[in-house]
Amino acid sequence: MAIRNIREIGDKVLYKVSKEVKEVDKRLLVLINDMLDTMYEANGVGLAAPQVGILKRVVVIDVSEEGNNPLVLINPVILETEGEQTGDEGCLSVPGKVGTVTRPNYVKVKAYDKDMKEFVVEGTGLLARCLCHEIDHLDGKLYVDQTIDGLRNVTEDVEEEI
Ligand code: GNR
Ligand code: NI
Repeated sequence: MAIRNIREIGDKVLYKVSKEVKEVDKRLLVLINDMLDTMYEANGVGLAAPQVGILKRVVVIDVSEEGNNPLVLINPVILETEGEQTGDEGCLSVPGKVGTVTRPNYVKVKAYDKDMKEFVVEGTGLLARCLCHEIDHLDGKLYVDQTIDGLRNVTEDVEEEI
């Protein structure tokens, strides 16, 4: 259990292509657990390893309301996409900003789990958006370069719910 430092826009690590994972060892399991802790602590719905400075193709996602449905994806690959959605997107590496991005409305992704067992996940709406956003991180891409209208400030006046 550890919270890792989230790298922010301008940090060189965010623009590099991450390396494929060959095997899941203890260090990688620690990384995955730390990524989950870091994502939940930051109230994010996803986190990619390069955001914590590690150039490995590992992503965690949880788009559930309760924050109790963690999804871990190793070496994720988009197999299919369908449709379009245009909506606001944010990134933990770009604090205080949002921008509007067009993404597929459906994606089918192949990945490996912690046991390096292959699985397929399909998502629509926010999950589809998040899968695309996180896989972009693994390829050194930030949503800020894909907005239709640039970035806007968010005024963070939402108090944490008790
Ligand atoms: O927390 C996040 N919210 C979000 C909202 C819309 C589209 C994508 C995201 S991902 C983001 C967390 C993050 O930066 N992941 O890389
Ligand atoms: Ni992000």
